[in-house]
Amino acid sequence: MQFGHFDDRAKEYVITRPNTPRPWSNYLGSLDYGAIITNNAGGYSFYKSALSSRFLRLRSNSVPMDQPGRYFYLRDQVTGDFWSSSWQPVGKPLSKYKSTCRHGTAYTIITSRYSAIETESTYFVPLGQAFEYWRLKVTNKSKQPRTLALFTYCEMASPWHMPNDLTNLQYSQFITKATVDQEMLGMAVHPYHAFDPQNLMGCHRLWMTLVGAPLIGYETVRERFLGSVYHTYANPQAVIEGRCSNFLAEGENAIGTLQTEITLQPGETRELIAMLGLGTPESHGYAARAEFGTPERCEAELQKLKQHWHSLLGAVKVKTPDAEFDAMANTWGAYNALITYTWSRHASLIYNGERDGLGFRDTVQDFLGAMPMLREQIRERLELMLTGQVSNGGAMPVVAPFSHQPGTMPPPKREEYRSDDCQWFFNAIPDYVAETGDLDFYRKVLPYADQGEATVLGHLRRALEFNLERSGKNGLPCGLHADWNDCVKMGYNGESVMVAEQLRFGLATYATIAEKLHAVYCPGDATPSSRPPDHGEDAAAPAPSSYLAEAAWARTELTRLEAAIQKAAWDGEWFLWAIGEDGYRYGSKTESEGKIYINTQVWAVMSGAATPEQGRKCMDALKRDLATPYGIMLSAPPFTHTPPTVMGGVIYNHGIKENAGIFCHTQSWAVIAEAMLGNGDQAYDYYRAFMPAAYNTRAELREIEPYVHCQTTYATCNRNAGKSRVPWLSGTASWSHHTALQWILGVRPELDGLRIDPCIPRSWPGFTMTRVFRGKTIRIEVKNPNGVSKGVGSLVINGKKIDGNLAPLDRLTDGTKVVATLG
Ligand code: IFM
Repeated sequence: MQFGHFDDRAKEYVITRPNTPRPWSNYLGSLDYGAIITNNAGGYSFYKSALSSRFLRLRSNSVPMDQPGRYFYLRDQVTGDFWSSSWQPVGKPLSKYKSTCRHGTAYTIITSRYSAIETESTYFVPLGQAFEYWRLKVTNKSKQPRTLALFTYCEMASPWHMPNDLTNLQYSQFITKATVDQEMLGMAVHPYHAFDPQNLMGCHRLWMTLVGAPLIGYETVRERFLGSVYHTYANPQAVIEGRCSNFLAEGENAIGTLQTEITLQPGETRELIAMLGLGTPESHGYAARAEFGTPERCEAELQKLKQHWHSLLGAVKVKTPDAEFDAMANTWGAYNALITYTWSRHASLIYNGERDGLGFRDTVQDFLGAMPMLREQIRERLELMLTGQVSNGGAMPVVAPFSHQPGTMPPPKREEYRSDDCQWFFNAIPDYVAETGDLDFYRKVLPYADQGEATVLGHLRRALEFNLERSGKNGLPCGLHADWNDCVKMGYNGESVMVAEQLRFGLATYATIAEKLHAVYCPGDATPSSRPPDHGEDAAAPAPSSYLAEAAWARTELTRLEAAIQKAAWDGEWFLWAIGEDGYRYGSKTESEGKIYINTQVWAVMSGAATPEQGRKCMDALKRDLATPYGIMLSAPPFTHTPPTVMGGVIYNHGIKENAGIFCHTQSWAVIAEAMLGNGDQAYDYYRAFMPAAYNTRAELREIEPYVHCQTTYATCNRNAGKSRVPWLSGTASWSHHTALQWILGVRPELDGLRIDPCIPRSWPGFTMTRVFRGKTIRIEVKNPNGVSKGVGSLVINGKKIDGNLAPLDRLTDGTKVVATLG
């Protein structure tokens, strides 16, 4: 069943049936002002933190699950019939009510037609501003004049702290106070507390205004608007009666209802604008209304917003034979990666603001997806995360951006360290350096979270040492509190095969970086220095000649680790996932639960830990035992009897999340592994199995937005098979976008140029990509005349043939045309 379609040109997803299987949502706003909206105008708003600076309320996991929101109610003043400009909350019969929703890049436009009245409501936050626009256009399509009462509705949090607002009612119901004048409503929470207009986070002040028609009434208390505690958003008494009571809140649940009345001649359109913003009317509201409160300015701001996002997304444009793949690569995958990067795991309909810190491992992985669009802009967050590393090489589990003070943070307790956290730097940092060319970044000195400082290279070295120093009886890194899989509990000193593979990757990457630093900063000096490595007290005075020694150190450790992995973790057909403190081998063919695990197969290939034979063998086993039409299960068979002290995933039903679910985050790793092995058909099949757009025509199966990635999908061993859950904020978004561009299409930034190394389905005749790289627009064409998957046979740059598959930096100027022919 199809509920909508991709409008690629407008970069919009158009929902044509409002009764989607679940609310399908979008994000408004910026890095500061966050807002979520669904196809039925449900959602909430917050400033910087959905937890501690939440000002529009949503009751999570309620029914319907996206209410309240930002509503316009309409009432025919002659007949008394009423409806809303989004299908919900009034929910008129769909035989009489038509609606579309266009989710665009940080804006949403909902249209309706009911009773010969058309509406178009547009929601967005103008760039750099601390208010939201709700623009309503109303058109009379009937043959008679129509008089309509119009009401806005939103529910304000009191206080601006999500859990307190929803649970601490003995306090929250008594702290709101409204003011009003001819044009503006003011709402204060803690009305007698001082207000600092310079600091809007948690400022507890809102203003709301309506332009385009006179304010004839208002309501500021929810129960007065609804009429009684037994009414709902579907039948508010004020709308039924066509009249507000003009009551100013002094306590109770605060709302923003502004009422007006318009008379429309046949064919006439009226445009109204509601504005809701942070601060008081005096501090921000009147000025914003004066400057932004006209239809022309509103439209100009919308265009500015679109241009901003389209130019960000315009960093990469692809054209392949698969239109659904293109819709993801050009718009929705990129947008999803940026949204995930921005809001981490704290603001969606599922993550309802229960935390506002940056989970270490997730955030470091999120850099990958956002890299092609944000490039240098990523650096500030990257530095923040590096300062979340502790001087012992481990990491704070969560970096709280609002209170993080590098050099002064108490380090985590021993049992709180995750074993994988800092290993993700070996993906993110080289990708940043390759994208920007900023090799000097490795020499930047940054503090640790608790004490001391080091160059970025020094931070990387500590990351490696952290795991090397915490190795178990078999010479593999200990799992500590957890590895990537939060549920794997092999005992603090039990060993994680995945982290061993990550560590192998990290050591190899470190050696390459050190060699590069040597080549660039001390060319001609071939003598490894005996000086201490580039960290700790020596950080401020890096010793360039030690780079070769660093590389040699890493390669020695790598050789030792590789032997340990081979000895302890290869099970004959695939790699184990863990070895317990007691020596128990998890993920062996002798097991009846959790016998085979995706992560240690794919990372064996990605890290180079697997021999070519092992790589093929374990990926074949993975396909046989874990692949389903909806994606690859995390492990199988599901856990039933394994104690939760070993595998926390046993708390979940079979076939979801960490208990043999399809964990979408990991899918890209299988795609990369197959691409590295040269199997383009398989890589692409795996990619499409979890690609949202591939489900557009059967969206009832997946249920969530066909333009958004999700965290997890029910596997075939569960009766909900195919249903996806936890949309938007997931490592899936970051890795899948990175994988599409760098591993399927295979265009990989490197320090010295662009590597062109596609691994595509054999049936593709080729593809094109336009990509901004180091400020230049590069046009790439890949031809596949012989129907192969991989292997560039010839590379031609601006008409000149060159050897290999690296388009070197000195050949790349703005507009350069690169033609790669496979086979
Ligand atoms: O890797 C974790 C992630 O950090 C949080 N969500 C679950 C994933 C797998 O356990």
